Amino acid sequence: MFEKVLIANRGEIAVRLIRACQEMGIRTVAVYSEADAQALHTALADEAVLIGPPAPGQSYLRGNTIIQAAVERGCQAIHPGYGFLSENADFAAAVRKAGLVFIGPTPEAMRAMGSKTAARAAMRTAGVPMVPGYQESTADADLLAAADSLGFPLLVKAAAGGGGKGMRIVARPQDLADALQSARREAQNAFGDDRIYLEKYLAEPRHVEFQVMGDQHGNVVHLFERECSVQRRHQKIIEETPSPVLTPALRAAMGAAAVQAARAVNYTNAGTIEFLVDRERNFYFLEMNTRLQVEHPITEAVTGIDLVKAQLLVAAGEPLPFSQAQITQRGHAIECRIYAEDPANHFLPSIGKVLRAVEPVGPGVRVDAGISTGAEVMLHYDPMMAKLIVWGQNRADALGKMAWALEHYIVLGVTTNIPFLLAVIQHPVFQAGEATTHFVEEHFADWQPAYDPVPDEALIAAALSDLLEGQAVVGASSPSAAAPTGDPFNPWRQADHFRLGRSR
Ligand code: MV4
Repeated sequence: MFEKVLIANRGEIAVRLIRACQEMGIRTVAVYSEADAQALHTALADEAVLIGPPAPGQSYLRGNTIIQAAVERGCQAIHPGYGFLSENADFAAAVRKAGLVFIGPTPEAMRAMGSKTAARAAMRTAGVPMVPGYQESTADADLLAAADSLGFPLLVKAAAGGGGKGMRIVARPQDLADALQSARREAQNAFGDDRIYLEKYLAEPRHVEFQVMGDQHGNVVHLFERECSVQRRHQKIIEETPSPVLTPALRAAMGAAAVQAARAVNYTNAGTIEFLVDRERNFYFLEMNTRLQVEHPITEAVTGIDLVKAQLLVAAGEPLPFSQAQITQRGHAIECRIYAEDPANHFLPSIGKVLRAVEPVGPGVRVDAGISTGAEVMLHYDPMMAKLIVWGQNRADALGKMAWALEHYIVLGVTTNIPFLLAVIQHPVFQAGEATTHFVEEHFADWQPAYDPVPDEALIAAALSDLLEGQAVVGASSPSAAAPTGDPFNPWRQADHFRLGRSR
Protein backbone atom coordinates (compact mmCIF):
# COMPACT_ATOMS: atom_id res chain seq x y z
CA MET A 1 0.00 0.00 0.00
CA PHE A 2 1.01 3.60 -0.55
CA GLU A 3 2.80 5.39 2.28
CA LYS A 4 1.98 8.90 1.15
CA VAL A 5 -0.71 10.24 -1.19
CA LEU A 6 -1.21 13.72 -2.61
CA ILE A 7 -4.80 14.98 -2.61
CA ALA A 8 -5.28 17.12 -5.73
CA ASN A 9 -8.50 18.78 -4.67
CA ARG A 10 -10.14 21.04 -2.07
CA GLY A 11 -13.34 21.30 -0.04
CA GLU A 12 -15.44 18.42 1.23
CA ILE A 13 -13.99 15.81 -1.13
CA ALA A 14 -10.41 16.61 -0.12
CA VAL A 15 -11.43 16.23 3.53
CA ARG A 16 -13.19 12.93 2.80
CA LEU A 17 -10.14 11.56 0.92
CA ILE A 18 -7.74 12.61 3.67
CA ARG A 19 -9.91 10.85 6.25
CA ALA A 20 -9.88 7.57 4.29
CA CYS A 21 -6.08 7.77 4.00
CA GLN A 22 -5.74 8.43 7.72
CA GLU A 23 -7.84 5.36 8.53
CA MET A 24 -5.54 3.27 6.34
CA GLY A 25 -2.35 4.68 7.87
CA ILE A 26 -1.45 6.59 4.72
CA ARG A 27 0.13 10.03 5.09
CA THR A 28 -1.38 12.83 3.04
CA VAL A 29 -0.15 15.92 1.25
CA ALA A 30 -2.73 18.62 0.55
CA VAL A 31 -2.34 21.24 -2.14
CA TYR A 32 -3.98 24.60 -1.60
CA SER A 33 -4.46 27.95 -3.27
CA GLU A 34 -3.79 31.30 -1.61
CA ALA A 35 -7.51 31.48 -0.83
CA ASP A 36 -7.40 28.13 1.02
CA ALA A 37 -4.56 28.75 3.48
CA GLN A 38 -7.07 28.43 6.35
CA ALA A 39 -9.20 25.73 4.71
CA LEU A 40 -10.08 22.51 6.51
CA HIS A 41 -8.33 20.25 4.00
CA THR A 42 -5.14 22.29 4.32
CA ALA A 43 -5.19 21.86 8.11
CA LEU A 44 -6.13 18.17 8.17
CA ALA A 45 -3.41 16.83 5.86
CA ASP A 46 0.00 15.89 7.24
CA GLU A 47 1.64 18.32 4.85
CA ALA A 48 0.32 21.11 2.66
CA VAL A 49 1.82 22.73 -0.43
CA LEU A 50 0.83 26.17 -1.73
CA ILE A 51 0.28 25.86 -5.47
CA GLY A 52 -0.84 29.32 -6.57
CA PRO A 53 -3.44 32.10 -6.63
CA PRO A 54 -7.16 31.46 -5.97
CA ALA A 55 -8.28 31.06 -9.60
CA PRO A 56 -8.46 27.29 -10.35
CA GLY A 57 -6.57 27.82 -13.62
CA GLN A 58 -3.63 29.07 -11.58
CA SER A 59 -3.80 26.47 -8.80
CA TYR A 60 -6.00 23.34 -8.70
CA LEU A 61 -5.84 22.90 -12.48
CA ARG A 62 -2.05 23.18 -12.74
CA GLY A 63 -1.24 19.53 -13.30
CA ASN A 64 2.52 19.90 -13.65
CA THR A 65 2.83 21.96 -10.46
CA ILE A 66 0.81 19.35 -8.58
CA ILE A 67 2.84 16.43 -9.94
CA GLN A 68 6.04 18.25 -9.01
CA ALA A 69 4.75 18.73 -5.45
CA ALA A 70 3.92 15.02 -5.23
CA VAL A 71 7.41 14.03 -6.37
CA GLU A 72 9.15 16.52 -4.07
CA ARG A 73 7.16 15.40 -1.04
CA GLY A 74 7.79 11.71 -1.71
CA CYS A 75 4.25 10.65 -2.60
CA GLN A 76 3.58 7.44 -4.52
CA ALA A 77 0.13 8.38 -5.77
CA ILE A 78 -2.28 11.24 -6.51
CA HIS A 79 -6.02 11.21 -5.87
CA PRO A 80 -7.80 13.78 -8.07
CA GLY A 81 -11.23 13.74 -6.35
CA TYR A 82 -13.98 15.01 -8.67
CA GLY A 83 -13.97 18.04 -10.97
CA PHE A 84 -10.65 19.85 -11.59
CA LEU A 85 -8.17 17.30 -13.08
CA SER A 86 -10.18 14.16 -12.31
CA GLU A 87 -11.29 13.39 -15.88
CA ASN A 88 -8.27 14.81 -17.65
CA ALA A 89 -6.62 11.87 -19.46
CA ASP A 90 -3.49 13.93 -20.24
CA PHE A 91 -3.04 14.59 -16.52
CA ALA A 92 -3.49 10.90 -15.68
CA ALA A 93 -0.86 10.06 -18.33
CA ALA A 94 1.54 12.70 -16.97
CA VAL A 95 1.15 11.28 -13.45
CA ARG A 96 2.07 7.84 -14.75
CA LYS A 97 5.01 9.27 -16.71
CA ALA A 98 6.32 10.87 -13.50
CA GLY A 99 6.43 7.40 -11.93
CA LEU A 100 3.36 7.96 -9.76
CA VAL A 101 0.00 6.21 -9.55
CA PHE A 102 -3.13 8.09 -10.65
CA ILE A 103 -5.90 6.90 -8.31
CA GLY A 104 -8.53 6.40 -10.97
CA PRO A 105 -8.88 4.71 -14.35
CA THR A 106 -6.14 4.53 -16.99
CA PRO A 107 -5.81 7.41 -19.47
CA GLU A 108 -6.84 4.92 -22.18
CA ALA A 109 -10.16 4.12 -20.46
CA MET A 110 -10.74 7.84 -19.79
CA ARG A 111 -10.22 8.62 -23.48
CA ALA A 112 -12.45 5.75 -24.61
CA MET A 113 -15.32 7.17 -22.54
CA GLY A 114 -14.46 10.89 -22.84
CA SER A 115 -15.78 11.23 -26.35
CA LYS A 116 -19.53 10.51 -26.32
CA THR A 117 -19.50 9.11 -29.85
CA ALA A 118 -16.46 6.90 -29.16
CA ALA A 119 -18.22 5.67 -26.00
CA ARG A 120 -21.40 4.90 -27.98
CA ALA A 121 -19.39 2.95 -30.56
CA ALA A 122 -17.71 0.89 -27.81
CA MET A 123 -21.06 0.27 -26.09
CA ARG A 124 -22.70 -0.83 -29.33
CA THR A 125 -19.94 -3.41 -29.82
CA ALA A 126 -20.39 -4.56 -26.22
CA GLY A 127 -24.16 -4.96 -26.71
CA VAL A 128 -25.15 -2.35 -24.12
CA PRO A 129 -28.61 -0.84 -24.87
CA MET A 130 -28.41 2.68 -26.26
CA VAL A 131 -30.78 5.42 -27.37
CA PRO A 132 -31.30 5.05 -31.15
CA GLY A 133 -29.14 7.64 -32.89
CA TYR A 134 -26.96 8.60 -35.80
CA GLN A 135 -23.23 9.34 -35.55
CA GLU A 136 -21.74 7.75 -38.66
CA SER A 137 -21.05 11.13 -40.22
CA THR A 138 -20.81 14.61 -38.79
CA ALA A 139 -21.57 16.45 -42.05
CA ASP A 140 -24.75 18.56 -42.00
CA ALA A 141 -26.15 16.95 -45.16
CA ASP A 142 -25.80 13.43 -43.71
CA LEU A 143 -27.28 14.50 -40.35
CA LEU A 144 -30.27 16.11 -42.10
CA ALA A 145 -30.88 12.95 -44.11
CA ALA A 146 -30.51 10.68 -41.07
CA ALA A 147 -32.96 12.79 -39.04
CA ASP A 148 -35.86 11.75 -41.27
CA SER A 149 -35.39 8.06 -40.54
CA LEU A 150 -34.79 8.69 -36.80
CA GLY A 151 -37.96 10.75 -36.48
CA PHE A 152 -38.85 13.76 -34.31
CA PRO A 153 -38.49 15.02 -31.66
CA LEU A 154 -34.75 14.40 -31.64
CA LEU A 155 -31.77 15.66 -29.74
CA VAL A 156 -28.63 17.23 -31.19
CA LYS A 157 -25.64 16.45 -28.96
CA ALA A 158 -21.96 17.39 -28.92
CA ALA A 159 -19.55 14.49 -29.51
CA ALA A 160 -17.11 15.98 -27.02
CA GLY A 161 -19.97 16.93 -24.73
CA GLY A 162 -21.57 16.01 -21.47
CA GLY A 163 -23.49 18.03 -18.93
CA GLY A 164 -26.01 19.29 -21.49
CA LYS A 165 -23.64 21.69 -23.30
CA GLY A 166 -24.24 21.91 -27.04
CA MET A 167 -27.52 20.01 -26.65
CA ARG A 168 -30.61 21.03 -28.68
CA ILE A 169 -34.09 19.51 -28.68
CA VAL A 170 -35.54 19.64 -32.19
CA ALA A 171 -39.30 19.11 -32.51
CA ARG A 172 -39.82 19.71 -36.24
CA PRO A 173 -37.76 18.93 -39.38
CA GLN A 174 -37.71 22.58 -40.46
CA ASP A 175 -35.91 23.56 -37.20
CA LEU A 176 -33.04 21.10 -37.60
CA ALA A 177 -30.67 23.12 -39.79
CA ASP A 178 -30.61 26.06 -37.36
CA ALA A 179 -30.20 23.72 -34.38
CA LEU A 180 -27.20 22.01 -36.00
CA GLN A 181 -25.56 25.36 -36.53
CA SER A 182 -26.10 26.71 -33.01
CA ALA A 183 -25.15 23.37 -31.39
CA ARG A 184 -21.90 23.37 -33.39
CA ARG A 185 -21.12 26.90 -32.29
CA GLU A 186 -21.75 26.11 -28.62
CA ALA A 187 -19.74 22.86 -28.79
CA GLN A 188 -16.83 24.66 -30.46
CA ASN A 189 -16.81 27.30 -27.71
CA ALA A 190 -17.19 24.82 -24.86
CA PHE A 191 -14.95 21.95 -26.02
CA GLY A 192 -12.96 23.28 -28.99
CA ASP A 193 -14.63 20.52 -31.03
CA ASP A 194 -17.73 21.19 -33.16
CA ARG A 195 -18.60 17.56 -33.99
CA ILE A 196 -22.23 16.69 -33.26
CA TYR A 197 -24.51 13.67 -33.52
CA LEU A 198 -28.21 12.85 -33.23
CA GLU A 199 -30.28 10.86 -30.75
CA LYS A 200 -33.97 10.13 -30.51
CA TYR A 201 -35.35 12.39 -27.75
CA LEU A 202 -36.76 10.63 -24.70
CA ALA A 203 -39.50 12.63 -23.01
CA GLU A 204 -39.41 12.85 -19.20
CA PRO A 205 -36.80 10.16 -18.55
CA ARG A 206 -35.41 9.12 -15.18
CA HIS A 207 -31.69 9.39 -14.61
CA VAL A 208 -30.36 6.22 -13.01
CA GLU A 209 -26.63 5.52 -12.74
CA PHE A 210 -24.70 2.44 -11.66
CA GLN A 211 -21.53 2.54 -9.59
CA VAL A 212 -18.87 0.22 -10.98
CA MET A 213 -15.46 -0.74 -9.71
CA GLY A 214 -12.68 -2.67 -11.47
CA ASP A 215 -9.28 -3.93 -10.35
CA GLN A 216 -6.08 -4.70 -12.24
CA HIS A 217 -6.79 -8.45 -12.17
CA GLY A 218 -9.80 -8.39 -14.48
CA ASN A 219 -12.49 -8.23 -11.79
CA VAL A 220 -15.36 -5.80 -12.43
CA VAL A 221 -18.36 -5.42 -10.14
CA HIS A 222 -21.26 -3.01 -9.80
CA LEU A 223 -22.43 -1.54 -6.49
CA PHE A 224 -26.03 -0.96 -7.57
CA GLU A 225 -27.69 2.25 -8.62
CA ARG A 226 -28.26 5.85 -7.67
CA GLU A 227 -31.30 7.74 -8.91
CA CYS A 228 -30.36 11.34 -9.78
CA SER A 229 -33.47 12.67 -11.47
CA VAL A 230 -33.85 15.64 -9.11
CA GLN A 231 -31.61 18.19 -10.78
CA ARG A 232 -31.76 21.82 -11.83
CA ARG A 233 -30.09 22.93 -15.04
CA HIS A 234 -27.97 19.77 -15.15
CA GLN A 235 -26.88 20.34 -11.56
CA LYS A 236 -27.88 17.42 -9.34
CA ILE A 237 -29.58 18.40 -6.10
CA ILE A 238 -30.88 15.20 -4.51
CA GLU A 239 -29.80 11.59 -5.10
CA GLU A 240 -31.17 8.41 -3.61
CA THR A 241 -30.65 4.67 -3.65
CA PRO A 242 -32.33 2.29 -4.32
CA SER A 243 -34.11 3.96 -7.25
CA PRO A 244 -37.89 3.89 -6.69
CA VAL A 245 -38.37 3.07 -10.40
CA LEU A 246 -36.31 -0.14 -10.66
CA THR A 247 -37.80 -3.58 -10.31
CA PRO A 248 -35.48 -6.41 -9.19
CA ALA A 249 -35.37 -7.74 -12.77
CA LEU A 250 -34.58 -4.32 -14.25
CA ARG A 251 -31.91 -3.75 -11.59
CA ALA A 252 -30.25 -7.05 -12.46
CA ALA A 253 -30.31 -6.28 -16.20
CA MET A 254 -28.92 -2.77 -15.73
CA GLY A 255 -26.23 -3.98 -13.31
CA ALA A 256 -25.12 -6.60 -15.82
CA ALA A 257 -25.08 -3.97 -18.61
CA ALA A 258 -23.02 -1.63 -16.43
CA VAL A 259 -20.41 -4.33 -15.78
CA GLN A 260 -20.35 -5.15 -19.51
CA ALA A 261 -19.86 -1.46 -20.32
CA ALA A 262 -16.93 -1.17 -17.92
CA ARG A 263 -15.35 -4.40 -19.17
CA ALA A 264 -15.58 -3.15 -22.77
CA VAL A 265 -13.02 -0.43 -22.00
CA ASN A 266 -10.92 -2.52 -19.54
CA TYR A 267 -12.07 -0.21 -16.79
CA THR A 268 -10.18 -0.08 -13.50
CA ASN A 269 -10.97 1.82 -10.29
CA ALA A 270 -14.29 3.59 -9.57
CA GLY A 271 -16.61 4.77 -12.32
CA THR A 272 -20.27 5.39 -13.04
CA ILE A 273 -22.41 4.23 -15.92
CA GLU A 274 -25.27 6.67 -16.54
CA PHE A 275 -28.54 5.42 -17.97
CA LEU A 276 -31.84 6.99 -18.92
CA VAL A 277 -34.99 5.02 -18.09
CA ASP A 278 -38.12 5.83 -20.09
CA ARG A 279 -41.80 5.57 -19.10
CA GLU A 280 -41.97 1.96 -20.32
CA ARG A 281 -38.92 1.18 -18.19
CA ASN A 282 -36.58 0.65 -21.11
CA PHE A 283 -33.05 1.64 -20.19
CA TYR A 284 -30.39 3.24 -22.36
CA PHE A 285 -26.67 3.91 -21.88
CA LEU A 286 -26.06 7.67 -21.69
CA GLU A 287 -22.42 8.17 -20.76
CA MET A 288 -19.74 7.06 -18.32
CA ASN A 289 -18.20 9.24 -15.63
CA THR A 290 -14.62 8.16 -15.10
CA ARG A 291 -14.25 9.49 -11.56
CA LEU A 292 -15.46 9.15 -7.99
CA GLN A 293 -18.72 11.10 -7.94
CA VAL A 294 -20.10 13.68 -5.55
CA GLU A 295 -22.99 11.36 -4.62
CA HIS A 296 -20.85 8.28 -3.81
CA PRO A 297 -21.77 8.33 -0.06
CA ILE A 298 -25.32 7.02 -0.65
CA THR A 299 -23.81 3.94 -2.28
CA GLU A 300 -21.52 3.58 0.74
CA ALA A 301 -24.53 3.87 3.05
CA VAL A 302 -26.53 1.02 1.49
CA THR A 303 -23.62 -1.30 0.62
CA GLY A 304 -21.45 -0.66 3.68
CA ILE A 305 -18.44 -0.36 1.37
CA ASP A 306 -15.98 2.53 1.67
CA LEU A 307 -15.43 3.44 -1.99
CA VAL A 308 -12.35 5.56 -1.39
CA LYS A 309 -10.59 2.79 0.52
CA ALA A 310 -11.48 0.41 -2.32
CA GLN A 311 -10.05 2.93 -4.80
CA LEU A 312 -6.78 3.07 -2.86
CA LEU A 313 -6.57 -0.74 -2.72
CA VAL A 314 -7.09 -1.33 -6.43
CA ALA A 315 -4.83 1.58 -7.39
CA ALA A 316 -2.08 -0.10 -5.34
CA GLY A 317 -2.58 -3.27 -7.39
CA GLU A 318 -4.58 -5.29 -4.87
CA PRO A 319 -7.64 -7.27 -5.95
CA LEU A 320 -11.11 -5.93 -5.13
CA PRO A 321 -11.82 -6.90 -1.50
CA PHE A 322 -15.39 -8.01 -2.35
CA SER A 323 -17.08 -10.16 -4.99
CA GLN A 324 -20.34 -9.29 -6.76
CA ALA A 325 -22.23 -11.79 -4.61
CA GLN A 326 -20.97 -10.11 -1.44
CA ILE A 327 -22.35 -6.71 -2.42
CA THR A 328 -25.92 -6.15 -1.25
CA GLN A 329 -28.28 -3.21 -0.82
CA ARG A 330 -29.52 -2.65 2.69
CA GLY A 331 -32.06 0.06 3.53
CA HIS A 332 -32.40 3.38 1.76
CA ALA A 333 -30.10 6.40 1.50
CA ILE A 334 -30.70 9.98 0.32
CA GLU A 335 -28.25 12.80 -0.27
CA CYS A 336 -29.09 16.50 -0.40
CA ARG A 337 -26.50 18.95 -1.66
CA ILE A 338 -26.37 21.99 0.61
CA TYR A 339 -25.49 25.04 -1.47
CA ALA A 340 -24.70 28.59 -0.40
CA GLU A 341 -27.11 30.07 -2.90
CA ASP A 342 -30.33 32.04 -2.86
CA PRO A 343 -33.37 30.14 -4.21
CA ALA A 344 -35.39 33.38 -3.96
CA ASN A 345 -32.92 35.17 -6.25
CA HIS A 346 -32.26 32.93 -9.28
CA PHE A 347 -30.11 30.59 -7.15
CA LEU A 348 -27.22 33.04 -7.30
CA PRO A 349 -24.26 32.03 -5.11
CA SER A 350 -24.37 33.62 -1.64
CA ILE A 351 -20.78 34.53 -0.95
CA GLY A 352 -19.28 35.62 2.37
CA LYS A 353 -18.33 34.28 5.77
CA VAL A 354 -20.29 31.51 7.44
CA LEU A 355 -20.83 32.93 10.92
CA ARG A 356 -22.26 29.67 12.23
CA ALA A 357 -23.03 26.30 10.72
CA VAL A 358 -24.68 23.81 13.04
CA GLU A 359 -24.88 20.46 11.34
CA PRO A 360 -27.46 17.81 12.28
CA VAL A 361 -26.08 14.89 14.27
CA GLY A 362 -27.78 11.55 14.82
CA PRO A 363 -27.79 7.86 13.93
CA GLY A 364 -27.81 7.37 10.18
CA VAL A 365 -26.95 11.00 9.48
CA ARG A 366 -23.67 11.88 7.73
CA VAL A 367 -22.49 15.36 6.81
CA ASP A 368 -19.53 15.70 4.45
CA ALA A 369 -18.80 19.39 4.82
CA GLY A 370 -16.24 21.58 3.08
CA ILE A 371 -17.62 24.86 4.32
CA SER A 372 -18.56 25.17 7.97
CA THR A 373 -18.34 27.75 10.78
CA GLY A 374 -15.76 30.43 10.04
CA ALA A 375 -15.19 29.40 6.42
CA GLU A 376 -15.74 31.67 3.48
CA VAL A 377 -17.96 30.99 0.48
CA MET A 378 -15.83 32.32 -2.39
CA LEU A 379 -16.72 33.19 -5.95
CA HIS A 380 -13.73 31.24 -7.22
CA TYR A 381 -15.10 27.86 -6.23
CA ASP A 382 -18.24 25.77 -6.23
CA PRO A 383 -20.71 27.11 -3.63
CA MET A 384 -21.57 23.60 -2.39
CA MET A 385 -21.09 23.79 1.38
CA ALA A 386 -21.77 20.19 2.29
CA LYS A 387 -23.52 16.97 1.46
CA LEU A 388 -26.18 15.82 3.86
CA ILE A 389 -26.63 12.05 3.71
CA VAL A 390 -29.18 10.02 5.64
CA TRP A 391 -29.77 6.29 5.87
CA GLY A 392 -33.02 4.62 6.90
CA GLN A 393 -34.51 1.14 7.02
CA ASN A 394 -36.71 2.02 4.04
CA ARG A 395 -37.57 5.02 1.86
CA ALA A 396 -40.23 6.44 4.20
CA ASP A 397 -37.80 6.24 7.12
CA ALA A 398 -35.04 7.93 5.10
CA LEU A 399 -37.40 10.68 3.91
CA GLY A 400 -38.50 11.41 7.48
CA LYS A 401 -34.91 11.49 8.66
CA MET A 402 -33.92 13.84 5.83
CA ALA A 403 -36.72 16.26 6.70
CA TRP A 404 -35.58 16.23 10.32
CA ALA A 405 -31.94 16.74 9.34
CA LEU A 406 -32.74 19.66 7.01
CA GLU A 407 -34.81 21.31 9.73
CA HIS A 408 -31.90 20.98 12.14
CA TYR A 409 -29.19 22.21 9.77
CA ILE A 410 -28.61 25.83 10.75
CA VAL A 411 -26.46 28.16 8.68
CA LEU A 412 -25.98 31.80 9.60
CA GLY A 413 -24.16 34.37 7.51
CA VAL A 414 -24.90 33.07 4.02
CA THR A 415 -28.18 32.08 2.37
CA THR A 416 -28.63 28.39 1.59
CA ASN A 417 -30.93 26.17 -0.42
CA ILE A 418 -32.01 24.25 2.72
CA PRO A 419 -35.65 25.50 2.67
CA PHE A 420 -35.79 24.65 -1.04
CA LEU A 421 -34.49 21.11 -0.42
CA LEU A 422 -37.09 20.64 2.31
CA ALA A 423 -39.88 21.75 -0.04
CA VAL A 424 -38.60 19.38 -2.74
CA ILE A 425 -38.41 16.29 -0.55
CA GLN A 426 -41.88 17.05 0.86
CA HIS A 427 -43.46 17.44 -2.59
CA PRO A 428 -46.07 14.71 -3.28
CA VAL A 429 -44.45 13.76 -6.61
CA PHE A 430 -41.04 13.18 -4.98
CA GLN A 431 -42.65 11.48 -1.97
CA ALA A 432 -44.35 9.08 -4.40
CA GLY A 433 -41.01 8.30 -6.04
CA GLU A 434 -42.21 9.65 -9.37
CA ALA A 435 -39.80 12.53 -10.04
CA THR A 436 -38.35 12.64 -13.57
CA THR A 437 -35.50 14.84 -14.84
CA HIS A 438 -38.15 17.52 -15.50
CA PHE A 439 -39.55 17.49 -11.95
CA VAL A 440 -37.84 20.64 -10.64
CA GLU A 441 -38.59 22.82 -13.67
CA GLU A 442 -42.20 21.56 -13.71
CA HIS A 443 -43.00 22.08 -10.03
CA PHE A 444 -40.51 24.64 -8.70
CA ALA A 445 -40.15 27.11 -11.59
CA ASP A 446 -40.96 30.17 -9.48
CA TRP A 447 -40.67 28.78 -6.00
CA GLN A 448 -40.18 31.20 -3.11
CA PRO A 449 -39.39 30.33 0.50
CA ALA A 450 -42.50 30.59 2.69
CA TYR A 451 -40.51 31.84 5.67
CA ASP A 452 -37.16 33.37 6.50
CA PRO A 453 -35.21 30.43 7.95
CA VAL A 454 -32.90 32.71 9.90
CA PRO A 455 -34.43 35.00 12.57
CA ASP A 456 -32.71 38.40 12.82
CA GLU A 457 -31.90 37.72 16.48
CA ALA A 458 -29.88 34.67 15.49
CA LEU A 459 -27.91 36.63 12.91
CA ILE A 460 -27.17 39.38 15.43
CA ALA A 461 -26.07 36.84 18.04
CA ALA A 462 -23.82 35.08 15.54
CA ALA A 463 -22.29 38.33 14.33
CA LEU A 464 -21.67 39.44 17.93
CA SER A 465 -20.09 36.17 18.96
CA ASP A 466 -17.91 36.23 15.83
CA LEU A 467 -16.80 39.74 16.78
CA LEU A 468 -16.13 38.77 20.41
CA GLU A 469 -14.11 35.74 19.36
CA GLY A 470 -11.90 37.96 17.26
CA GLN A 471 -11.32 40.31 20.19
CA ALA A 472 -10.62 37.43 22.56
CA VAL A 473 -7.71 36.33 20.40
CA VAL A 474 -6.17 39.77 20.76
CA GLY A 475 -6.90 39.89 24.50
CA ALA A 476 -5.59 36.33 25.10
CA SER A 477 -6.84 36.13 28.69
CA SER A 478 -8.84 32.87 28.63
CA PRO A 479 -8.12 29.34 27.38
CA SER A 480 -10.40 29.92 24.41
CA ALA A 481 -8.42 32.99 23.52
CA ALA A 482 -5.08 31.21 23.52
CA ALA A 483 -5.64 29.24 20.34
CA PRO A 484 -6.13 30.95 17.01
CA THR A 485 -9.77 30.98 15.93
CA GLY A 486 -8.86 29.58 12.53
CA ASP A 487 -7.69 26.33 14.11
CA PRO A 488 -10.36 23.69 13.42
CA PHE A 489 -8.98 21.54 16.26
CA ASN A 490 -9.51 24.22 18.88
CA PRO A 491 -11.93 22.53 21.30
CA TRP A 492 -13.03 25.89 22.70
CA ARG A 493 -14.27 26.82 19.31
CA GLN A 494 -16.29 23.62 18.98
CA ALA A 495 -17.79 23.95 22.47
CA ASP A 496 -19.50 27.25 21.90
CA HIS A 497 -21.60 26.12 18.97
CA PHE A 498 -25.19 26.73 19.83
CA ARG A 499 -28.52 25.36 18.72
CA LEU A 500 -31.57 27.33 17.79
CA GLY A 501 -35.14 26.15 17.83
CA ARG A 502 -36.83 26.57 14.49
CA SER A 503 -40.40 27.37 13.68
CA ARG A 504 -42.05 26.24 10.48
C1 MV4 B 1 -30.99 12.87 -23.26
C2 MV4 B 1 -32.28 13.18 -22.78
C3 MV4 B 1 -33.35 12.69 -23.49
N1 MV4 B 1 -33.17 11.91 -24.58
N2 MV4 B 1 -30.85 12.08 -24.35
C4 MV4 B 1 -28.62 15.82 -20.37
C5 MV4 B 1 -27.18 15.94 -20.08
C6 MV4 B 1 -26.49 14.93 -20.92
N3 MV4 B 1 -25.52 14.24 -20.12
C7 MV4 B 1 -27.56 14.04 -21.44
N4 MV4 B 1 -28.82 14.63 -21.10
C8 MV4 B 1 -29.99 14.14 -21.60
N5 MV4 B 1 -29.89 13.32 -22.67
C9 MV4 B 1 -31.93 11.64 -24.98
N6 MV4 B 1 -31.76 10.89 -26.08
C10 MV4 B 1 -32.39 13.98 -21.66
C11 MV4 B 1 -31.24 14.46 -21.05
C12 MV4 B 1 -31.45 15.26 -19.88
C13 MV4 B 1 -30.97 14.85 -18.63
C14 MV4 B 1 -30.26 13.67 -18.46
C15 MV4 B 1 -29.80 13.29 -17.23
C16 MV4 B 1 -30.05 14.09 -16.12
C17 MV4 B 1 -30.75 15.24 -16.26
C18 MV4 B 1 -31.21 15.65 -17.51
C19 MV4 B 1 -31.93 16.84 -17.63
C20 MV4 B 1 -32.38 17.23 -18.85
C21 MV4 B 1 -32.13 16.46 -19.98
